[in-house]
Amino acid sequence: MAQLIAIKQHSMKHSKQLFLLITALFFVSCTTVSRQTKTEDINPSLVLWYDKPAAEWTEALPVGNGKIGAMIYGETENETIQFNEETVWSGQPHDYANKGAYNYLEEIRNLLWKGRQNEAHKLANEKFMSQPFGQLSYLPFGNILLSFPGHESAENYSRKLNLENAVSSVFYEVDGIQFKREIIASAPGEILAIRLEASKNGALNFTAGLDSPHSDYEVSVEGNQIILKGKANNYHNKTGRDGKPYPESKITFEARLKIETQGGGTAESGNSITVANARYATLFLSAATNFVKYDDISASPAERCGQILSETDGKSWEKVKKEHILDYRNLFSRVSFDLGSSEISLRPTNERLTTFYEDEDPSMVSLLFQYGRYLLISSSRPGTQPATLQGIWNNRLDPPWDSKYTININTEMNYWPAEMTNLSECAEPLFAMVEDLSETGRNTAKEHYNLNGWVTHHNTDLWRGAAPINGADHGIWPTGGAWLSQHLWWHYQYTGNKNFLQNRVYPVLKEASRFFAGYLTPYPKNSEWLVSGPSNSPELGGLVMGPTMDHQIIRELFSNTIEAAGILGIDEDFAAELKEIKNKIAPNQIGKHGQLQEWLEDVDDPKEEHRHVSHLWGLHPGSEIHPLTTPELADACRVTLSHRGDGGTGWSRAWKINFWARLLDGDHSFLLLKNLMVPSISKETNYKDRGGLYFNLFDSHPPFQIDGNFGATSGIAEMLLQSHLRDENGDFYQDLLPALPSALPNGRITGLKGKGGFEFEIIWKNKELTELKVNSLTGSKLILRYRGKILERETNVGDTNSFTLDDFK
Ligand code: FUC
Repeated sequence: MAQLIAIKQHSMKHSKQLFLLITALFFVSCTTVSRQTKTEDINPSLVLWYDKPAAEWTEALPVGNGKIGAMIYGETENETIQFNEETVWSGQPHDYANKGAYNYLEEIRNLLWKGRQNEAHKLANEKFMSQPFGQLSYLPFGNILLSFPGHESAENYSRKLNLENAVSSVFYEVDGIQFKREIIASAPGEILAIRLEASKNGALNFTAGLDSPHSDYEVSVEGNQIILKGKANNYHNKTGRDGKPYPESKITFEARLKIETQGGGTAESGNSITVANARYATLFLSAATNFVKYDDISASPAERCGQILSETDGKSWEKVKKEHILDYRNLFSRVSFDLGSSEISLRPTNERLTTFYEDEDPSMVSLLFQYGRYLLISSSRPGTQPATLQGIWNNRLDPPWDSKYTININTEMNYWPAEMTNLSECAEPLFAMVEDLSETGRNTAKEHYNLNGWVTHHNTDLWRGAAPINGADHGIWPTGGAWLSQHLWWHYQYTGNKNFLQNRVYPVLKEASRFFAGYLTPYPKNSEWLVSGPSNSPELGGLVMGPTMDHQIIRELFSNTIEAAGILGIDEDFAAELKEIKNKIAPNQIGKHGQLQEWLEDVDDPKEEHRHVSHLWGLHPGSEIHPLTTPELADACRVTLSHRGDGGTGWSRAWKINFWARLLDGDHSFLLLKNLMVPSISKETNYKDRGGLYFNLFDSHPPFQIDGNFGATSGIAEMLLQSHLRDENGDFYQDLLPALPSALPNGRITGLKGKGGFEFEIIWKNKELTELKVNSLTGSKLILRYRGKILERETNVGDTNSFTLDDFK
């Protein structure tokens, strides 16, 4: 405890905080002993645990295999396991493009140049928006219902989620008999599996059933299987804002729950199965729909579901669990992270979160970091859909923002940690979605702009909508695809995979660039400049010409396309054309308050605290602004961030962690992390900009949005390693501990990845780098930078280079 107080004292700024800390410590010292027996096996960086069942959905614990997601409440008497399958959406294959919209493009531009924004909005809303005005939504599938008669009086209760093996569990006692539940979502098995155990023969008695929130479904029992068949509800609003109906839902689905017991017997009771006097039971759930691809829904859910479930025939729980753990650990265990812990770290997760602002327990930081990796592995695997606004976990038929893909920040943020935290494979669904959009976005480019190439606006859905939705004052933002396609390029930079560059990255980049080469338009006030528009600076200020963010994104898109063409030795003329256009794109400008200008005109309001800080894209995730390369622009970013403040929605706080890390200010970055790691006081329907975390550590916009989890993981990684700057030969600097916060003076991380193809083990003590190991994955030149000192090494594939602090003196 003395050590803990010493660690924390430096951060005590106010006596109120001190009082809260003392209260927390007193509480801890009273409760630690009684909990020690239960918590001795808990690694506080890798386990979420609670001493009560979840009181609401955002306290339930998530599992997922990329396809199926489930939320476990851990109730003793009436347990609900709410589950999703990633292709249950409203709607059907649909092209949202508005035929002939391009006829109004020039008129909208002219109105904007004349300062007649309201008229531009009106015309664009009438003539330029998607058909219908909105997109469709991701929906829940159903619930596994388990009732255990007599278990309402359970004692010695705990429930856990172990990130080390992706097993969620529940333990309790009833009349001296111990009961244990384990739940996994297995990617190799494509199933959800539940194991129920009693410590005494014959003591396990329960009834299992299935239901669904959709209106059109039926449940039946066949032998030891419960079968749920249904059809997705129509979109929750009948018509879009334009009064036109949404496409009818045509997704059909089926789930099967198979129950196997050891000891005891099973009996059909209505639409459920009752198990009596058993010792163990294993439940396997398969779930599938008719979805094949954004333009094809011809699969048979029954066939798929039966096929997946039949793979479990004759397989023991132990075998299924072992396969799952092996598969999961292959991804998860690539990165280990230790920031130290103390007695307070052993408290239940909700209590740790409640006092984090005061105690700054470093192991909560490593837990949140690893939780982000866990959530990505659980919601996004090769061959699955990308993580939506809620990953893969949604219990509502009218989810916030349809639980779809918002591309003006949120979807990209979901994938920021993928490469750096050694989960490259988990970004594959994003790459596949970008490829789909490069197909559907062609027609949008044609109908809305009369241009070749492809374009995507600020949202998409399962049907790969690419046209501008909702309203002109935020929906017309054409750089969604330009941003997304850079994720494929970044994958190339991390892996050096030339086949991937040639076959998957370049076609997408080239056609996105082709669109913008035709799209940019001269700036009437300065004919040297080309600008974007009509567009928005998400989601502030309405429809405009020339928002800064667009220019930053398009510049980097062109640079990447030019470089890719050079590496592949193709399209020389096209690359030369892009280079010429790129040099004319309106540059970043510093305004009268010293801020980075969000628009062409110097009209930023220093009191504006809007959640989006779009015009800092060039600082993060872009790389054209940095304190070492463009110090004045970096200063201007600092001014902008000071105007916007240190609050905002969950994801906004997460973005600011990354911004401050890129500005090499670890303590400010950590302040934003702390501001993100406060208990969310808001219920699901409160959309105010308050941020925070729910007790299951899901990030809160509010309501729940997963981007903040992924953005926090990425921000923590950015504190420890950055590799986006390059020397004159194009080799990447590996900046070590570039923004280490003083609150994290000691630590060890293994497996972080840097661009150029390197894998790092970094150890630091008393805020100083002490040991470093670097594996070379591609044989690139290694350039390390620490506190201004640069070390260069030629490497071969497979080399491990070791360094100590002395090497940097
Ligand atoms: C953007 C944001 C909102 C929210 C939504 C899903 O529209 O501005 O804050 O995150 O996406």
